[in-house]
Amino acid sequence: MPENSLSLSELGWGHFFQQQLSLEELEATTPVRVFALNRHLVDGVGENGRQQFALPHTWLQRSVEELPTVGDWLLLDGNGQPLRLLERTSLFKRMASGHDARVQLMAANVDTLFIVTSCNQEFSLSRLERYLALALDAGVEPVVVLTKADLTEDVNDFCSRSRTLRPGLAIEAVNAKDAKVIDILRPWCSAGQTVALVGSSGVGKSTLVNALSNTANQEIGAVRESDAKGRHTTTSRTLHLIPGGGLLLDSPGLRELQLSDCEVGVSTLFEEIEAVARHCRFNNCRHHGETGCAVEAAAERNELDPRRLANYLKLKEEQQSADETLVEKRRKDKSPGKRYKRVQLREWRDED
Ligand SMILES: Nc1nc2c(ncn2[C@@H]2O[C@H](COP(=O)(O)OP(=O)(O)OP(=O)(O)O)[C@@H](O)[C@H]2O)c(=O)[nH]1
Ligand SMILES: [Mg+2]
Ligand SMILES: [Zn+2]
Repeated sequence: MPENSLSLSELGWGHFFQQQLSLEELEATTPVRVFALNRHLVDGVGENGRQQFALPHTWLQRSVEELPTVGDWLLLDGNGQPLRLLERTSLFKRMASGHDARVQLMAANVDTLFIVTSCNQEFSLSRLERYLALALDAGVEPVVVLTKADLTEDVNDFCSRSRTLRPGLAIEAVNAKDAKVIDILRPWCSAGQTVALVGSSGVGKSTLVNALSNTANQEIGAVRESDAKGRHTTTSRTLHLIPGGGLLLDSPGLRELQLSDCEVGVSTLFEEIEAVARHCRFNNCRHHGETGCAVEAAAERNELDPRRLANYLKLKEEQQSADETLVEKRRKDKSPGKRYKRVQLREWRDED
């Protein structure tokens, strides 16, 4: 297996993780990166190659965010047992569907998010803003990848519209079917860099995954459309090696990521609106008919882009309702039903 000969830095290890280790831990532990999870079984890769181990039973009592997800770094003791989860550089999470709002971790320590969209009617600035908010919230560098550039004469138009979304935003127009696409995306896929993709159906995510991976490489052979078929086939790994360096984190859940609980991302992305909102009379202003609303006043003076403002308000509203569901859930957790919930959570994890 090619992963047997990987160094820690090729696996994404760096100063950020190293400095979290005590001298004793430096001597006595080995770091492994989580390539896949199946129930409480972890498939990790470290300097000594691939290892499978179970999470300690006591960890099942932990909150969701204290448990490992794909991309995480774990310290193993001399017996190959997990000792500690290391702090993350970035984290994607989402609210699990269903009435019982739960946070689910999707991926950790991703460096770059390829936001995939096409140069056709699928292209939508408001949808891109959603994904950008997600990336910014997770602490991941976003790159807009405009596919199907070969099918339009208006590539520059799509690029310049994308550029209005955020100063300095990286944008690459590509033909995902062309072998050269790897060269264009290479700057984000160098050794030790972890990339992930999101985007709507049909934009070319699988095509890009195939281009970035190498079908001749057995490791990569696990990237198949059939992986999307169900959570019960999680034995295939979701972190893959990109030939020539880099790691591709490709899980169906991540591809379908929805905006949830990413208030910081929304605020960061729409900073020009937030700056105006600081002058609203009420600090909980919803910018909808309140007296002294600076945002509405600025909109009337045409100082804010109406599309962007409408999308900002929509995303804020979604955040609000996600928050309310969470607050409601926490309230319920404090009630006598709490023990029951814990059991439910564990059962769910076992089914996963
Ligand atoms: N001409 C051209 N066709 C492309 C390009 N990117 C993707 N396609 C085609 O678009 C179709 C959809 O591509 P996929 O890679 O399956 O899209 P996807 O994002 O994985 O879609 P889902 O799996 O449904 O989410 C395929 O027929 C691809 O060959 C491109 O850059 N140029
Ligand atoms: Mg696909
Ligand atoms: Zn206001």
